[in-house]
Amino acid sequence: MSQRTLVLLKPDTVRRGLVGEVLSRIEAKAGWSIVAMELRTLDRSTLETHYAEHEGRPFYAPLMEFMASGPSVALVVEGERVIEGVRTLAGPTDPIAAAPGSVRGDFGTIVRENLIHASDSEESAEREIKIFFPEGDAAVS
Ligand code: IDP
Ligand code: MG
Repeated sequence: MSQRTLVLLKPDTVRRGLVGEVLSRIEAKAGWSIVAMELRTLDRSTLETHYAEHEGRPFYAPLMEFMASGPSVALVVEGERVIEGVRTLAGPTDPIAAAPGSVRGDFGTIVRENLIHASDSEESAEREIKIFFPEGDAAVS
């Protein structure tokens, strides 16, 4: 089942020079392809919309600050079961709990700076792709 998912390489990934490393893992998966991509410092309103479900949580304010602290790479990836697949490739939220071999498990230590965001369902993917690529050419068809 071909799908599209929204991926963010967070500011820590860009600052640490790990963009190529993470992109190469995505590109190496058979049949997956990057269909939109942009380097961009995310503004407050984009982040508020994206992370609306977490408003009020104790980690929300520092998360917003971190996510606005430098450029991120936003991309849309298309391919077979890509929503579940990029979540697996990323690993669980806490990088210390994430297995070696996953992006978070290989490169992260603290929960906030966990390198990558990936949509967690078809509904989230559709919603999030529209936030970052409103022009429509990357939208789920
Ligand atoms: P996810 O990115 O694995 O889907 P979510 O629970 O949706 O995780 O949380 C969104 C982001 O908020 C995480 O990727 C991480 O950067 C940050 N975050 C989540 N929980 C915590 C926490 O307990 N402390 C600090 N940051 C957190
Ligand atoms: Mg999430």
